[in-house]
Amino acid sequence: MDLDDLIRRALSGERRAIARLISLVEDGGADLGRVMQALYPHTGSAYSIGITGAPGAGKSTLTERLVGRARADALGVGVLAIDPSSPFSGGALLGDRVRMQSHATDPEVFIRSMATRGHLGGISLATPEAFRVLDACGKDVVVIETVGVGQAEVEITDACDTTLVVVNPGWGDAVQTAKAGLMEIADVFVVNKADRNGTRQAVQELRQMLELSEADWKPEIVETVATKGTGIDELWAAVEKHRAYQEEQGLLEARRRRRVQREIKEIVAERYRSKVEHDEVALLNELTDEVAARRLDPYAAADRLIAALS
Ligand SMILES: Nc1nc2c(ncn2[C@@H]2O[C@H](COP(=O)(O)OP(=O)(O)O)[C@@H](O)[C@H]2O)c(=O)[nH]1
Ligand SMILES: [Mg+2]
Repeated sequence: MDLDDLIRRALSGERRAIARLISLVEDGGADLGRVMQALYPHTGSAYSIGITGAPGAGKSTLTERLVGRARADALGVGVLAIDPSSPFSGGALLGDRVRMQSHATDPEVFIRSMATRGHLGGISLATPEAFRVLDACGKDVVVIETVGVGQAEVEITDACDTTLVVVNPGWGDAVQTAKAGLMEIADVFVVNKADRNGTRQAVQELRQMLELSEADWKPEIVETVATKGTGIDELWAAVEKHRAYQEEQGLLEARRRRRVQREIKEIVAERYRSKVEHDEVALLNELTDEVAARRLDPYAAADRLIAALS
C-alpha cells in the first residue's frame, strides 16, 4: 500500500492502518520522518496516562478497567503495553490479549503490545512516536503500561501526562517503590489488590513517605481491586483532578514541552549514532588506527569524526 494512502486511512481511524503505522514506527525505517511530518499537525489532543509498577501488581487488569471507564465517557482509547522482557518477540503478551478481549471488538479501542524491531532509538523513542500515531488518529486517551524496572521504562512513564504507580499491600512494597525511583514520578498512587491484608498499612507507608516530599502536587492514594472493578471511578477522578491541576497551573504545557525536547535530543543522538556506525565506518577505522598507534588521542579522533558528520 502506498504510504500516503496508509496515512490517510489511519487518520480516518481505520484500525489496520493504525497498526501498520505503529509497526513502521517499531521498525524505525526510512519512512518514519515522512510519517511523523504528516501526522504531527493532527496531534496534541490526546491525554496520556502512564501506568507502572512491579510485575504482577495488576497493571494490565487496571488498564483494562481504565479502558472501560474511558469508554463509558465515549472516549476513544489507545493502549500501548511495553514488555521489556521480550524486546524482540513481537511483544504480544497472550495473557494481556485474552484479558483485553472484552474490548477487542470495540472499534474505538486500539490495543498494542510494543516492540522495537530495529528502531535504533529503542523503546524510549518508539513509544512517544507510537503515542503520536494514536493521538493523530483520534484517540482521546492513551494508557501506556510499563514494568517499572529499568531506566528506559521509568523514563517512558515519566513522559506521560499523568503517571500512576501501582503497589500492592505487603510489607515494604512502598519502600521498594521508593528504591526503584518510582516515588518521584508518581502523580497518583494506586494500592491495588486492596482485597488483601495490609492495605491500610501500605496506604500509611505511602502517606508517610509523601509527607517528606516538598513538591506542590501531593499525589492522591487510591485503593483498588482491579479484578472486581472497585475503586476505578475514584482512580479516574484522581487522574482528572491531576489533569485539571496541571492545566490550571500551566504545568501540562511545560511537561509536554520537556517531553518534546527530550525527544528531539534522542532523535539527534540516534541519527549521529547511526551515521557513526553505518556511514563513517572507513573514517572510524582510520581514526582507530591512529589512536591505537598513539599518533592521535581519542578526543581528537572524536573531534575529527564529528567534523566529518556535519
Ligand atoms: N486479589 C487480587 N488480584 C488481582 C487484582 N488485580 C489483579 N490481580 C491479579 O494479579 C495477577 C497479575 O495481574 P496483571 O494485571 O497481569 O499484573 P501486571 O503484571 O502488573 O500487568 C492476575 O492474576 C490478576 O488477576 C486485585 O485487585 N486483587
Ligand atoms: Mg501486564
